[in-house]
Amino acid sequence: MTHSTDSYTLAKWLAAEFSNQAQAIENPPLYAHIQVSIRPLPRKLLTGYCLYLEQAYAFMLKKPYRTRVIHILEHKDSILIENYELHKKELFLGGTRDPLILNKISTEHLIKKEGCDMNVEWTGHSFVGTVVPGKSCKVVRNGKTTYLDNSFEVDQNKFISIDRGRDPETDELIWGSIAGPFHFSRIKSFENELIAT
Ligand code: CYC
Repeated sequence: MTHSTDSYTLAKWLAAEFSNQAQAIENPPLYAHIQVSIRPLPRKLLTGYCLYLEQAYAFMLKKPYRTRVIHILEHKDSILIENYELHKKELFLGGTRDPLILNKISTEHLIKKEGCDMNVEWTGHSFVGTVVPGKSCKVVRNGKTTYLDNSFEVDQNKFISIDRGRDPETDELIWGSIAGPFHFSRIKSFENELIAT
C-alpha cells in the first residue's frame, strides 16, 4: 500500500462531525452555518468502506437537506469515492447520531449517482478529491440541468469543500458558493468505529 491507496486513513479522516461555524460567524451573508456528519456504517455493505453522510443547517440538524452513502474503494493505483442516494431515505434521518438506525441500511437501499464518482489523490499531507471529468454528474436544480464542478481536501485537522453546479453548454455558474470553499473543522470523530479491511 502507498499513501495514494491508503483508503483506511481517508475513511478515518472523513468519519466525523464537521462544522464551519467559525467561517459562518466571520462571513454571515456568504456562508450558512452547516454541519456535515459522516458516520461509518456498522454493517459491511460493499468492499472497502461505506459511510452515511448527512448535510444540514446547524439550526435544523434533524432535517438534513442532503443524505448519502459514500463508498470509498481502492481502484488501480488510487482511491475512488462513489456516491449513493438512499431509497426510503426518510427511514434513516438522524442516523449520524444513532448507529441503530444505520444498521437498517442494506444494499437494496443504495441508488448509485452515476457519473458522480470522485477521484482522490494523496498530496503528501492530505487527500484531494474531484469529480470525474466529463460533466457527467448531473444535478437538476429549480428545473435546470447542471453538472457538478467540485473538489474537497481533507487532512488530520480540516475538511474543505466546494460544490458548484454549472451550465453544461456555457459552464456558467448556476448554483453553489460564489465566495469560495466551505472550511469545516472536526467537532467529533467517529474514526474508532472503522474496522480496517
Ligand atoms: C452535490 N456534492 C454533490 C455531489 C457530490 C458532492 C459528489 C453530486 C452527487 C450527489 O448529489 O451526491 C460532494 N461527494 C462530495 C464530497 C465527497 C463526496 C465532498 C467527499 C466526502 O463523496 N455541498 C457542500 C456545501 C453545500 C453543498 C457545504 C453548499 C454548496 O459541501 C451542497 N452538494 C451540495 C448540493 C448538491 C451537492 C446542493 C447537489 C445535490 C442535490 O441537490 O441534492
